[in-house]
Amino acid sequence: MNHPQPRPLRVALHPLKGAHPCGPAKPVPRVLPHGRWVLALGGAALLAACAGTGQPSGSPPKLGAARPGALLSCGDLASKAAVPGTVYTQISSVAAGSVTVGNASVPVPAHCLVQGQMNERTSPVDGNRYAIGFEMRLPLAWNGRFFYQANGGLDGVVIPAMGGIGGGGPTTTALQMGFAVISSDAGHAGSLGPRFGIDPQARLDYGYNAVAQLTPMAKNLITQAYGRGPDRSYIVGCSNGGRHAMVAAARTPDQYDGVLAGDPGYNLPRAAVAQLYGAQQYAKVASTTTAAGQPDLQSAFTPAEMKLVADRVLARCDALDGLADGIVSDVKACQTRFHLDTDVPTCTGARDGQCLTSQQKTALGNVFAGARNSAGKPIYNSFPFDSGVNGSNWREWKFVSPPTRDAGAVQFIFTTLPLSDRPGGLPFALGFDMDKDAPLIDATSGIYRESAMSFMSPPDASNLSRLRDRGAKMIVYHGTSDPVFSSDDTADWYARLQTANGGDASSFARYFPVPGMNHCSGGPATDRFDMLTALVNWVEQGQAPERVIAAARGPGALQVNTEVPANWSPQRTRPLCPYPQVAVYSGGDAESAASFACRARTP
Ligand SMILES: [Ca+2]
Repeated sequence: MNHPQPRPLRVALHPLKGAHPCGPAKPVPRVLPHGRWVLALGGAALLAACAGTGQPSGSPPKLGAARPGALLSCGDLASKAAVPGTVYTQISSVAAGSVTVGNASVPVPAHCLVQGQMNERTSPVDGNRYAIGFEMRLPLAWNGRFFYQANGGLDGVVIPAMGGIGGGGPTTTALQMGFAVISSDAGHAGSLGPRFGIDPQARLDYGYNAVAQLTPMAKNLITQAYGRGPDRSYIVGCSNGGRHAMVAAARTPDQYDGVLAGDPGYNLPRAAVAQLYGAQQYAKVASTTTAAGQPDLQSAFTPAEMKLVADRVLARCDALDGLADGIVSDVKACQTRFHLDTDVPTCTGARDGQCLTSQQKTALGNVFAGARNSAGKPIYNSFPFDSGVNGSNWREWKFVSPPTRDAGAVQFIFTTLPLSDRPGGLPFALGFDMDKDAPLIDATSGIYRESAMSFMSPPDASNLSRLRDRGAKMIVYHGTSDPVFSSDDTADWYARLQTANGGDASSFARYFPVPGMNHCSGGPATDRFDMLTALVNWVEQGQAPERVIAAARGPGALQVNTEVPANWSPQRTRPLCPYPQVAVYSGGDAESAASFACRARTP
């Protein structure tokens, strides 16, 4: 966590020491860009990259491969990399070994650690001190690449810049792979909770401006540390981090060669309101109350009841892909096969875990159909029925998060004006008016000059022509049992992107649904995969990912996923397929990815 000290609010764009070889980096408009690095290519690669500008969509240029380098400076970076508005609070050499992150010991190569903050200021609105806190880890043995670690949740903490590559229990990090990695708190201290949203600038920093501000600073540090800027640059994150990545792809495509967005909450304010809508639905069928006399949302649907739903989904949909293996590969087709009303028994007596009451079916059906106002106007997308709806992560997001996370985020960050004077938590969630309050996520007023949907979402999510035309690539993945950000929303985005690109965007952007996976990992799924390497190979070698192999994390795995079904091989592998293709069984060992092919959807 960062503890800012007073400093001037205004921040000028930093002069870029390593400007884009094809021309000046495009400073960002008034409020501040998102962005990332600078390219420093040589020879043919330079020509190829520069030729990208203005190319027709059918022939994006191929970007050259990054070249390794060695760290030249560390202890003297404070002076060498000095830029206005940035304070380096610690610069030190870290020996190869391990760093403790949370409860985990993460191996690291020898590297230079740079910690600091940008744009320290005192808010004229709430009187709190703010800054964009960051740390950067620069490996001695550098692979020539920059990695922006976009963090999740409400940010607010400078999570160690290890460079997580996504999925569950990855066995490597970007730092270990030789990337220079930056991480930040996105402009506010976690101690404020969601109340940083009272400050208009902190809203913008969280939405898009921290990434924009940190990018040129990070590029400059890399240039000073290695004697040249990064050859290739990547932005990677899941959840809110996936949102950061999608926003950056749309706002500052010139800065990114590769974008990896997992379970992206690219309509985050809408999803947060949908969480409150869900709470209202669950409250109607909660069977018990809490000590405070409020509905216990957990009691709306017991684990046994959600397992019943998952089992009935499997009964209807598992074999659509050619094999009843506990994985619904064709989630889209499943939505026309599975019917909550008729496929799940309706209770004729008391709830016993083997049925749902008609009221429960109405509530659950409403949540899966997507949040709506009283006139039936959609507020957020639908969710697909899938095999992972009884996951622990699913329950956490659906029943615990609305009062503990989403209520505060909507109350202080996403509504304009913020609804600061209302009681928070569950009373806020249950009292939120889907007709009168929900539109406040699109509102502006006074000092709040941008709406939440404006500062949190990509300005035009399906317009990625600039990214495409310069040869950059984008991979998006999404767990189809994600309980908070719907994979239906991501599938709809990809469909719009396809339409915007003549019906096929696969030359530069591919979407990989992860069947059964909950929010970013977990659930009955093969959720361990390395899409970063797939992305690098696509960007730098021109090898488009036709499939990505994913593995289960059963007993014996480095980080065990306890929700891997007992009748699966602990090491089961599956291909993840580029949407709209699905993994279809083609014969052979049912536990091996080699027995599956990515094919057009089943009829
Ligand atoms: Ca199956």
